[in-house]
Parts: sequence; structure tokens; C-alpha cells
Amino acid sequence: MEACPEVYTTPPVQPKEHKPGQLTREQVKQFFDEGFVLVKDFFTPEELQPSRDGTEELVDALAERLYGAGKIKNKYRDADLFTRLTMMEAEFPGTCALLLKEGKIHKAYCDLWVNDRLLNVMEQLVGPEIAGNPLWNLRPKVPSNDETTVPWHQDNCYTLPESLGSLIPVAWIPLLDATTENGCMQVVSRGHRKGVTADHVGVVGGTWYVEVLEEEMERTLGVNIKTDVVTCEVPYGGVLFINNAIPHRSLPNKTEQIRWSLDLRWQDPDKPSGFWGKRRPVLMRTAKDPNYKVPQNEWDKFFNADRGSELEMSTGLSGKEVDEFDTTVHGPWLTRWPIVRHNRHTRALLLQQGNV
Ligand SMILES: O=C(O)CCC(=O)C(=O)O
Repeated sequence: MEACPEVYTTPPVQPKEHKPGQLTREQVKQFFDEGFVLVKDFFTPEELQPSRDGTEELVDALAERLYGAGKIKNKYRDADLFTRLTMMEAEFPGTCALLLKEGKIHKAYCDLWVNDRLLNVMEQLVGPEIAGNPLWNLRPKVPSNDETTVPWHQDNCYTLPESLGSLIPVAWIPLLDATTENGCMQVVSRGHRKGVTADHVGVVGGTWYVEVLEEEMERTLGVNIKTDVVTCEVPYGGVLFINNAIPHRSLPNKTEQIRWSLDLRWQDPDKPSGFWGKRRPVLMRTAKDPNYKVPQNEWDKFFNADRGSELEMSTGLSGKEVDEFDTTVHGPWLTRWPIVRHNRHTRALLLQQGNV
């Protein structure tokens, strides 16, 4: 696809009405000029508590499943949200991958996704018609685990090439203070301005992630790694807004606590979502109906999602028996970029494709 700098650097017509949560004019300008904006006090702790509680429920359900299947001998019920999954991961390596792979959304995350103040910001970034982009993640970054450290990438590298033509803002929302020590995000300021996706290669360490090398970013995106990298520490209650063309990564977690975060995305419903699976963008706000609410059957598609099989269907691997405790993660992004280093995730993909 041709370069689309204007998609990422041109704000839509700004709403005339003043609404709660809206970014200031300078913040909107920063989002389009530099590719990111950090709002340190967007939510109150009470507003994020349901997402913490919901995450505890998801971890509890996974503990029950693993215990029931004899994969773990202890449910670690006394441990809190910031330590329990680490213990489960130690006993059954790949537990974090299972949680990510399940892709089961909690109602609390849906409520956050349609939070009025977040949608007011999205109106400033994508315009009055707003849909939720089907790609979202709950990320448990357990301490000292390289599977949860995400290398430099542009989000467009994980989607169909056509998503380059759509602005897909991301709200990255930590469920505790995200710091340099526990693995906050870094962005390469202005790396979005050319509106291109640089070449990525896979995979990094023990992950299923592809990366864009620093030399490639400097060559193709015109950035200077020495001066343009910004470390974004986000306090609990804060939100980091980025776009789908800006290079970013997360740092390793060197603390004892799990760094939980959610990444939620939105877009203009008439633009391509770039999502490889079957799910379509979900309309969340429309100027045609000020009282519009997402119908329950739309949410049900997310509640019933099984991301593992969705990904396999999109790589043409459907119909194979799926092991619900298979901790390998692979998907169509691994077929888009050259794989220069293999590990158990890529080998599992090759095996399924009959290439070994
Ligand atoms: O949360 C992280 O560690 C990485 C998040 C990320 O890369 C993303 O949201 O695209």
C-alpha cells in the first residue's frame, strides 16, 4: 500500500461542543505531530477498579481450569492480582500466553471501551463516527519473563496491510503505576509521520512477536533513535494514546509485581480494520443517534471469542484438533514477515502447516 502520511498527521474537524475528558488543543496537536499523548489523570481509581476485579475473575477462572486439568497443584487463591499469575506461570509455563490467547473479554473492559470520556477523545481523533477495532489485549507482564516483553514494532505490522489507510488510535491503560522498572512503554516520537510500515522480522527471543530493527526505523521512518525515544511512565489512572503507525515497545519487568495493562483501539467504522479474523469493528458512537448503545449481540461476539481458533482459521489451519492448554501462540502476522529466528511458537506453526 502507498504511504499515507495524511492519515496520521491530519486531525479531523474538531467537535464544536466542549465535552468531559476531551484533550486540549495542544494535546490533539501532539497526537498528530508526535504520534502519542500521555494523560496522567484520565480515570479515578474507582473507575478502574472494575477492570482490576474483572482481571482477578479471569485469572481465577484460568486457575480453576488448570487445576481441574491437573496442570497446577495449587490454585494460589491467597495471592493477589499482582502476584497470582506469576505463581501459576512458574508451575505451568505458558499460563500468561493462555490468558492472552483466550481473548475472552470481561464486561468491565467493554464498559471501559465505551467510556464516554474515552469516546469524547476518540471523536477528536477519528471523527464523530466511532467503532471499536476488534484487536484488543489484556497484557499480564509477569516479572522477568521474556514472553511478555514486546519489542519495537508498529501496530500495523500485526494487521492486514490495508490498515495503513486507517487511523486506529490505541488507549494503553495500565492497571497499576507503569514505570521504567516494571515495564512501561517507550515510543519513537514522530515515527508515524511518513505513514508507512517499516520492514519487520520475527521472532524475538521466546516470543511470538516480530520486531522492527533500529537501523530500519532510522532508514525508513526517518527517526533518530538516540534522540527520539520517549519513555512513557503512566501512573494508575493515566492513559497513553498512540497511533497504529508509531513504533513502540515495552520494557522488561524487573520488579516482583505483575504489570497488567489493557490496550483498546478505535477507528472510523467505514475504514478497513486490518483485523485478520472474522470479527468486524463494533459501532460505539454515531452522530446519527445520540442515544446509541452497542447491542448485546455485538458484545456477545467478543464474549464468545476464542482467539486461538480465530487466529488459526485466519492462517488456514482450521479443522485441526485444538489443545486447550497449548501455550504456543502463532497467527497470520508470522506469515507476513520473514522469520529469521525460530522458537517453539514458530515451530508449532510450521508443524501445523506441514512444513517440517
Ligand atoms: O503492553 C505492552 O507490553 C505492549 C503493548 C503494545 O505493544 C501495544 O499495545 O501495541
